[in-house]
Amino acid sequence: MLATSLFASLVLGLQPNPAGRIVIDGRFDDWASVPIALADPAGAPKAAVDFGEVRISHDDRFVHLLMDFGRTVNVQKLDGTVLLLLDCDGNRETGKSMRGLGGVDVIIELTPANAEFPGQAGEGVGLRSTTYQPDPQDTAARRLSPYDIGFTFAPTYASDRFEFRIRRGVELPQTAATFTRDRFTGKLLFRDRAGHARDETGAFSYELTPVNRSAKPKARDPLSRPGEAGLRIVSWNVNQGALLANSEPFGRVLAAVDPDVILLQELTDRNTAGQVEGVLNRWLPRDGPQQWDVVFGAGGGNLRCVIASRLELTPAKPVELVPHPMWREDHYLRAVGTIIEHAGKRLLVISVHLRARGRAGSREDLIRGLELETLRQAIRTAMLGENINGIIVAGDFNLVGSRRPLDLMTKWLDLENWSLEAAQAYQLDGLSNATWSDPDEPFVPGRLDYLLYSDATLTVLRSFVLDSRDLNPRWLDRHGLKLHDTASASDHLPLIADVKWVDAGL
Ligand SMILES: [Ca+2]
Ligand SMILES: [Ca+2]
Repeated sequence: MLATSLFASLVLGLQPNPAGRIVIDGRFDDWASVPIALADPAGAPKAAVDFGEVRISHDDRFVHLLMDFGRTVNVQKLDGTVLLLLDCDGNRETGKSMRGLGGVDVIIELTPANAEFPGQAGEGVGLRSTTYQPDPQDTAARRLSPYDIGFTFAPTYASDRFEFRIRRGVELPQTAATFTRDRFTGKLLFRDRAGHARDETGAFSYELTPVNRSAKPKARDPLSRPGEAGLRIVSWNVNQGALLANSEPFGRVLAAVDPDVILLQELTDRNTAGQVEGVLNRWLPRDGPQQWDVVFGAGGGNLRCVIASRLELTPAKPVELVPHPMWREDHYLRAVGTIIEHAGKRLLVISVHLRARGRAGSREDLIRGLELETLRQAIRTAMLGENINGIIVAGDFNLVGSRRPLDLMTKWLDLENWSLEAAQAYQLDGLSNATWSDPDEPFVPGRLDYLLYSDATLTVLRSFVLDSRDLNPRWLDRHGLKLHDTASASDHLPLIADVKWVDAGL
């Protein structure tokens, strides 16, 4: 609907979502019992976004929104900008009146207009205050970032619906605090690249319950391994070789997690297997023959994948050096595979790092799909030639375009009796499955990393994404970790899975 004067306000119930917590993971079953805050009729048939339903929920820490964009799009690469106007204290006396909505305090911009090249594509998420506007010439002035309000959303791949969350009680300079009063109002606006309004919802109003911070300390060790015998596997993009250049936070995290198998991405062509072995043997020492064995990816240009294990490694030729589908013979996929012998069985393990950036249908998105098609063929060849009992494929999938690259591996692996399933790994607070975050980038936190496993022969006992900031001081101390270790190590968080063989397996 493109309404200019209509103030259609709906007031919702006082209770937080009674069915339970909203989890920012790209699955929407948690919204089933949340009432519709606003239903915008289809009214922008030619626009790149046509708003539909908006649902709102909240808990003590966050306000959540589920928004229907009416098209399958990538939030941070829209053909235009979605603006979420928020009177976040429900007070018309603070903030400014905008498009018929009084008291707007903050504006969240999904794909902000390209300031450098007006009219060209923008990217990422922006945050503005209507009452604090720093002088662009003043380099010392504080700039606002969506990270300031804990903004995140899912899924990162293209979808027609997205769930968003915004932190409550955030005090930005000269701006009303976010969601600390008993209600807030908002509305959505879509502008095309030329800056013309193409769709606009009416206003919605939402009642909030007070913030009540009485979190109980967790008694159970959040990093504990399940009692059953199995393998602990970690996949981690180590940010352009930072593992070697800044090994202390990595070492502390890996020692705390204590894995059996480590899949790394983003070592560089200047690094070696010996260097990685050195770091692992220093931080995760073990007496006797169980020193770390490292397979360093021979292909992938300047960025390399690595597999390290305390268990015996056996070469798997077809996945050691996989030619890239797009380039000449001297270019290979950023991937490396090996076979790990465990409990008398042979596990094919592949560490992979797909092409970055783009959006659904872009060149980068196409390349990601081609890369996985090529990898799928290599896996197939390995499966036909070797006696394999299980498969793990993990790494940085960079799923910021379509979901197709993931579907290629999970739905269309095309191996008889085999399928791959994605481990549903969440951060320790259980509220997000984002694996990447970097406040210096225009993009907000999202899920880029995946661990896929052959569900006919392997079971995931437990999986999680570790952000050391989720641990309380007791557990940080117990594990020898510092609060910011994961964030200071890499822009990616480590993804951890405890897997075991299904006894009745192949
Ligand atoms: Ca969800
Ligand atoms: Ca206000």
